[in-house]
Amino acid sequence: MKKSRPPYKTLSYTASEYELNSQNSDSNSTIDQGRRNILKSVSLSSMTTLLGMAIPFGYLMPKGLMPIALAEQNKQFTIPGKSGLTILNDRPINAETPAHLLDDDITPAKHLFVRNNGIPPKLSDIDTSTWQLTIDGEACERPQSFSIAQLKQQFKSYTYQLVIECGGNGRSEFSPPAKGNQWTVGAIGCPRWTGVRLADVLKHCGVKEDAIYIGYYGADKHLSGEKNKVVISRGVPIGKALEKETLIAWEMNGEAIPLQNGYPLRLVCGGWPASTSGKWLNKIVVRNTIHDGPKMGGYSYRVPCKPVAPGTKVAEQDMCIIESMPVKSLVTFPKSGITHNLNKPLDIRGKAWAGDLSVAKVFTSIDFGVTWQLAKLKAPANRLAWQSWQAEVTFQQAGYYEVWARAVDSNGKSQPMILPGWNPRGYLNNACHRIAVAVS
Ligand SMILES: Nc1nc2c(c(=O)[nH]1)N[C@H]1C(S)=C(S)[C@@H](COP(=O)(O)O)O[C@H]1N2
Ligand SMILES: [Mo]
Repeated sequence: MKKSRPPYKTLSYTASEYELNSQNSDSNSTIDQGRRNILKSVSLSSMTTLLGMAIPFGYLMPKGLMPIALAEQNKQFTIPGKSGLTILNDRPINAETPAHLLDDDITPAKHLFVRNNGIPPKLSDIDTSTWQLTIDGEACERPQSFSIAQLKQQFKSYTYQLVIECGGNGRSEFSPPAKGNQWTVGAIGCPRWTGVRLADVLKHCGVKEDAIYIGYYGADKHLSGEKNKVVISRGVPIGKALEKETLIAWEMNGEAIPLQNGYPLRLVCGGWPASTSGKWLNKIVVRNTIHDGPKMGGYSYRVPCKPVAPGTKVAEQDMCIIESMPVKSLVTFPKSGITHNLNKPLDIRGKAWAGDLSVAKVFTSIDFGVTWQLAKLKAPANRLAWQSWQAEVTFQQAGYYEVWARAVDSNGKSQPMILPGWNPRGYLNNACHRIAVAVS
């Protein structure tokens, strides 16, 4: 079964429990920061002080354990508008969706993962009537700014269902391990996005002959607190930017985009690492060079240009930018760990997607990949949307089974059964998803 490295905490845990139990050294919380810092370096006498009473067996208390009475005083750590997500980090907020909560054809807002590199703007600081999107850059002919109302007025709106998946989804399986959020399988979702085409806006502003890339900027703040330090500014080649599905979106599933997912405006580049889909969008630059904003270079969202052995130190100049995401699938029903009756067939459901391509076939296996059965696969709602699939399996005898799913893209490339190409930061793990089923 899948191993998860740091102990994942769910929303029902308090922030302080999360911190104290976490092995993720770079996680520290905005919530109860003061208390948590005290508790990290706590002595028995200061715990006694905090509790306001003696701890008779205090000398027996394991080091680093927080008295539960203190934990209970903390408010629960929840992300407004989200439900059932697994918190990986609470500063910045990073939370993934358990596979069985991705069963909807269109991912509901409450189940869409959150991947923040910095601190989002506060809801109370966002005024949609004054929000500006600036288009400029050396390869833009007529730099200018638009209000959201102007975008809506001047350009036609489109709605597409688009996959966003973090490039680091699946990172937890890397060995040697890769630093960063230890995503298992749930840094993925496929909501319906409404907005204007980036192509229409860029053409209106004039794209110079020498334009090769675009880059985005957003209104989030750097963790360091430094005022003008950009958190992340990534982009895509001009060809991807001008695709008809690449949107400047203000709506998700017919409602305002949730704050954590980029309210009031975000870029959506479906099928590419979601790090190219800039949230809290306030500027797009048209570049005559490969965009060089923070997290475009070095080891961020880049993989070795040529395959390397696990653990290899790769020189920066041998790293290449990730473009389209690889083919992948999930079993979204049933939930892993169920017990199933031997006498009945089991219905299996899931999703499959393939970056810029479509999914041609999905197979399931109940014998650890020795034999595979073709699943029923639906067409996507539109290009760059995921595809639903279903299968029925019958078990011959009682016992422990795993259901594996494997998708094949429209170019004939399959998901690998186990971790593909190790890379320093743990990107692009598209290994088959497995669920456990006990048959009795
Ligand atoms: N402004 C801004 N945009 C951003 C990010 C960010 O931290 N700041 N994170 C990126 C990354 S790495 C991912 S995976 C997606 C996550 O989108 P979501 O939080 O809506 O799921 O947003 C991308 N856009
Ligand atoms: Mo990401």
